[in-house]
Amino acid sequence: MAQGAEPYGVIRDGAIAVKGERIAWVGPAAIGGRLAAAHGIPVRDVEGLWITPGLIDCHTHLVYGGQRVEEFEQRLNGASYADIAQAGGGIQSTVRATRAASFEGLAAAAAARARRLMSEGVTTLEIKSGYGLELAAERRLLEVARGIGRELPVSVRTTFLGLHALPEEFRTARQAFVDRAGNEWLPALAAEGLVDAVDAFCESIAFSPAECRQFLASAARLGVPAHVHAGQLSDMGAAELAAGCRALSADHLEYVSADGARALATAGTVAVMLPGAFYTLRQGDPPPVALLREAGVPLAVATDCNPGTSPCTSLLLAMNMACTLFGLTPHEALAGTTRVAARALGLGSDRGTIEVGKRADLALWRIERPAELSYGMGANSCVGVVYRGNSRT
Ligand code: DI6
Ligand code: FE
Repeated sequence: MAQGAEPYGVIRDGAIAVKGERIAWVGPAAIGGRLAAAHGIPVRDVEGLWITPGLIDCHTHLVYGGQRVEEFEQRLNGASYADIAQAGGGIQSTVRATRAASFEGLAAAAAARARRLMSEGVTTLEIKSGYGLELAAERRLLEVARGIGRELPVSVRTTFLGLHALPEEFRTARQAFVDRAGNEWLPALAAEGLVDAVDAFCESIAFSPAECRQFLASAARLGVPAHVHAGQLSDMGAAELAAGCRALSADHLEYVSADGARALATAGTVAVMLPGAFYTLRQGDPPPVALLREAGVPLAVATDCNPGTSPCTSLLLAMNMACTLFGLTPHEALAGTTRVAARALGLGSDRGTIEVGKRADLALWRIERPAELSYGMGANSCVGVVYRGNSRT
C-alpha cells in the first residue's frame, strides 16, 4: 500500500503514474490528472476499482510430477502424514513420479498451476525444487521454474530445496547425501544461474538441525540466501537455526518457542504462515501468532502449493485460512502477500508496496474494502493486473 492516513495506507481517489516498469508517482487523482494533461501522458481510469501491489506467493513447490490423491484418501481413513512418509509414500512418491515425468509434462502442469495463481493477481512467485533429489533431476525442476518466468508474465524466484527428503538410493548413506547436496549439487546449480536461494526441511521425518546447518553453511559460503522449513510438525529448534543463518524466512512455525520467536525477530527473518498445509493435515495447534507478533516477527502468507500437504493454487484462499485458522487480521494477510512476502524473498526494496521507484506490479480488484480479499472463499475479485508497467491480459 502507498503511505496514507487510513489503515492499509489507503489513498482514496488516488492515481499512480508508471514510467517504464517502475512507479514514478503516487498521489491524489485530481493532481495526477492535471499533471497527466500538462505532460500529455495517457490516462487509464479504473473507475472505482481498488489497486493493490501485485500479490506475491513466497513459498510454493509448483513443479512436480503426478499427484497424491490416494494419500489424501489414506489420511482420511486414519493414516498420518508421518506414517505414509515412513512407508515410502509421501515426498518419495512424488520424487518417483517427478523423475519419471518428461520435461514438457512437468512444464505444462506447472504452467497451469502458475496461471491459476496469476488469475488472482499474483505477479511474483517463488518455486522450490526438492522432488528430484539428485543433480540432474533437481536441475530440471529449476529449469522448468525459470522457464515459467520467461514464458508467462510473472516473476519467478527459484529455490534449491536440497534437503527435502532422503532419496531411496541414499537410505544407508545419509551423510553422503547431505555432503553431496551442499558441496556438489548446490555449487553446480548456482554456477548455472538456477538458484536464487536454498531451503532445507528441518524436521524429525526429514533432516536434523545439524544436517540443515551444514547445508545452509555451504549456501552462505556461496552468498546464496536461505529459507528453512521450520517447526511444521515439531519444535527441533529450527527457528533458532534459521535465525542463526540469517535466513530470509522460516516457514510453517506451528511449533516454535518464545526463544525461537525472539531469535527470528532479532535476525529480521520473516515467518511464513502456510495454512493450506495445516488445513490439509488437519493439524490441531496453529502457529503461536500472538507470540510471533509480540516478538516483532514479520508475518507472510503463502500457498505452499505441493501435491502432498497443500494442493492449493489460490493465494486468496491461503489469506482467508491465515485469518480464520491462524487469527491473522485481514490487514496482516494482505501485508503478508505483498510487502512482507517481498521481504521474505529478499525483494523488499523492489516490490510489494505502491511506492515511487518500486516495480509497477499491480492488481486491480472489484471490491468495496481491502478486507474482502481475505473474506471470500473461492471468490476471485481480481479484474486486472499490471505487470512491469504493462496491462496483463
Ligand atoms: N513441508 C511441506 O508441507 C511440504 N514439504 C515440506 O517440507 C510437503 C511436501 C510433500 O508432502 O510432498
Ligand atoms: Fe513447503
